[in-house]
Amino acid sequence: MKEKNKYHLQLVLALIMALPFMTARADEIADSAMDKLWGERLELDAGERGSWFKQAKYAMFIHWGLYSELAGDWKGKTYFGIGEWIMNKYLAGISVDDYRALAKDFNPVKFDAKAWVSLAKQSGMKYIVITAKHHDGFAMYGSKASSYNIVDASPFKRDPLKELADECRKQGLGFGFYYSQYQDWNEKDAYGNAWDFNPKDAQFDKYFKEKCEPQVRELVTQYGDLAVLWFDTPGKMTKEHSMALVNLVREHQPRCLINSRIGNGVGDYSSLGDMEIPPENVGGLWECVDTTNNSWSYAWYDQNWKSTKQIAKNVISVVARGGTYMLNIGPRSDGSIPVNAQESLLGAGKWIKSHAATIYGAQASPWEKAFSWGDVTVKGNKLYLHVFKWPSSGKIYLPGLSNSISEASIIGLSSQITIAKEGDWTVVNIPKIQPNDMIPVIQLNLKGELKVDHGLAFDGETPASLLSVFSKTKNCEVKQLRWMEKFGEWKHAEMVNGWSESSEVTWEVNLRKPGKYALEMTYSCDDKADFSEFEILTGLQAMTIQALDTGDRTPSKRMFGRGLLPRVRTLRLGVVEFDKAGKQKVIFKTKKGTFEGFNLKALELKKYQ
Ligand code: JFZ
Repeated sequence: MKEKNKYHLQLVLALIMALPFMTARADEIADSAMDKLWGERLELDAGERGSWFKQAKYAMFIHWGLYSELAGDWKGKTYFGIGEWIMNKYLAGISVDDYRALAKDFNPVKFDAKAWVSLAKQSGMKYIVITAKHHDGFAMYGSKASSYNIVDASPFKRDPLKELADECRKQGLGFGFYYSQYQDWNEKDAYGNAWDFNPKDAQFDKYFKEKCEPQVRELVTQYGDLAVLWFDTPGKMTKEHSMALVNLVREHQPRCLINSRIGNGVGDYSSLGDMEIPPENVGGLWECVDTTNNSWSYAWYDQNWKSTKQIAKNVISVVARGGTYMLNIGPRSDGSIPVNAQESLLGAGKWIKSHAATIYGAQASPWEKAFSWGDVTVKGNKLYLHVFKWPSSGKIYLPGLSNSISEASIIGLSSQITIAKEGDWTVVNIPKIQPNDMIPVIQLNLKGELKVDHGLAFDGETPASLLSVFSKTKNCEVKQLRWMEKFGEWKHAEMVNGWSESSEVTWEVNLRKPGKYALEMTYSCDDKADFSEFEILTGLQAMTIQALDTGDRTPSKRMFGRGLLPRVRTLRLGVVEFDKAGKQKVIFKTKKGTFEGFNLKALELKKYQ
């Protein structure tokens, strides 16, 4: 072959190979619109209809479908990421025909509705939400609207969701469905599958009328009373479409709650970004969804199981911020539930049941954020201090509590607790050794109406996190950075950025006692901002620091065109000294360099010895 022709052939080959990426563009733009819809945090309230939700506080989420059969593998290769997305072009990119064939082998012979519901109940969960149809489009119930469903297309032939709904009713648990209303990768007219279909030919209204609406109608008419209809990834659905589904649910299930991912702000309660426990109290009706490991659906390699204590802590932390925790399990395609998930759920359930008063129907912490030793919930005139890290000093210091305390005890134990006042600090004297409870709870009965100054405080003993969200910013701002670890495994951090020459971040901290303390900085930084200089003013010190590159970069293949991949690190900055107690300022200022590409998450004050 002549040199010139060879060159041309290479060029043509390169173009052909680049084609899928070029056509992916429009799709990616749509994806970023979807990211935006996921990210919005609405304050929703369903009024009286939501009262049960405020009591329940803890629920089971279940991702189960054809993807469970693949368990993260396709054709001998493991795809890291959320298992229910394996069909997607970002993971294995399985064709509709290949994927549909999975139904022929889906046979959950070990499925046992009674065992599943008992697990949720014994774990202290109050309702169950399960995938009726995920993005893959396969209905896990007997649907007349589409034959692509478990009863008609699998050898199982039973409707497991009917069995679950009946069993929940029997055992006194609420029941609800997850339904992917916008994405359906099996349908050319729905959104999401651009690897088999041409999005330009899609007639969304056709899919909506012929599959989505009829299926939601089936779900709200054939399974008895539903607690929740859980929609997902609304993307660019119009308000009309969202409202059509809302009206359909309301017509048949007037008491059923709808989550915010119905889109267009028309839900009853807010579903926060996955796996996210917000740093400060959130108003309205909301939930945090999370999973027992990393993937939602079963993935053979994903052994990142949360411990019993981690699960109990998460339940407490979400309740302490004012929300509900919905924790997911991913059963295998044979209907069995991984033992690791079962054990930690049951362990957490045992703790929750013996401390039920501090969780169910409890309210958010009046301090509006966590302490480093634990977190607080409230009921009436009772404060519940959940101690995650038992302080070896034998003291818990509560800042800014105006009330006096009529009674103090450790729940379930007879240990002696005494209370002292130290200026605006309340000192709770506890045993030096942690009592025999995974997470001990100290109950304080208050006199009079609860009154707390919830400003930042540092007791000098347990670390204080000066998070960016608790600062006042001048010529810079707090923004949420989001990124994925494995595909679909979202992480986020609230960071100060948007710097200029005259930016200033200020925290006001109530310091219990003067002294020397260690100062640390949690941040991320790219190569361009490497060695930029900042000034920190605290107590008697004015120190200049250089930002050290943490390896932030953009773009990366892993982010699929979604931008920055931050690498958050904590750096020990030095020791600072305060000569007096009371309200102190900590100020962080830009000084010299290229600040863009530097993101500040928090400063931390710690005991120094
Ligand atoms: C969605 C689904 O795509 C996923 O498969 C799973 O069902 C999960 C519970 O919900 O994924 C999302 C939705 C929203 C966000 C992240 C992932 N979000 O707001 O960050």
